[in-house]
Amino acid sequence: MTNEEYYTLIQPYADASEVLLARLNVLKHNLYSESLGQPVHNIQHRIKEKESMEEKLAGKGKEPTVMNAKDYLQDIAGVRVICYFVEDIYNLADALKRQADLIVIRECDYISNPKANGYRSYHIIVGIPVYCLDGMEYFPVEVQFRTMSMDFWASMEHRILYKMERDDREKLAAELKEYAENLVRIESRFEQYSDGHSVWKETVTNDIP
Ligand code: 0O2
Repeated sequence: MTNEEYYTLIQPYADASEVLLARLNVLKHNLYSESLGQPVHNIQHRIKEKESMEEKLAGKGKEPTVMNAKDYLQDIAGVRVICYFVEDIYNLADALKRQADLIVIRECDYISNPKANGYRSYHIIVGIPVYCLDGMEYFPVEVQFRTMSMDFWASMEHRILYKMERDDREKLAAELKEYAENLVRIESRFEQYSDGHSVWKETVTNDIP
């Protein structure tokens, strides 16, 4: 894949990502007014680098062509939504799935069913309609919904262990699994206090002249 081919390839994926980000922001505002709490801590997005696409295609035994990238990679555009609580994740994901012009290509709930290593996250690959001069085409965007603690664990695990060759892999993996379990416990304690969050917010709001 030449650089020129890469940039032509990613443009509609970047456009799809922008459309999705706008919709997520609208939902974020809607859910805020309904629940009296902010559901989203932050949203990140990225377009897969050319080298990373080529590596992933090689891993799947495919030539690094534009056609193969379109056919075999569904995470060329990626959006990560970091929420406060697990409930916020399901509310947002459900609201997104109710949007009639989007298609759900694949869904994977690693929160209800965490991976054996402790990884938790809610993944949906959505097909976003992108309208251009020639008509409409769906482009996939991979959305990863996580709480802050899921993101903390996954980001660290990605950095120090995921897809890495290490002599101490087994020991480290066991340690990380234990941390993941601890984070689930901590998260559920925070969830028990979430009503208190609204009370705090009301108090602060009342103090503003
Ligand atoms: P990277 O480096 O983040 O891009 P796919 O091959 O993606 O079409 P797969 O592997 O079944 O299909 O998808 P899955 O399991 O839903 O994983 C998609 C992405 O979720 C991964 O992308 C990671 O970003 C993240 N992920 C999945 N499992 C783990 C995990 O155990 N640890 C961490 N830290 N992240 C995970 P990539 O392309 O594998 O990696």
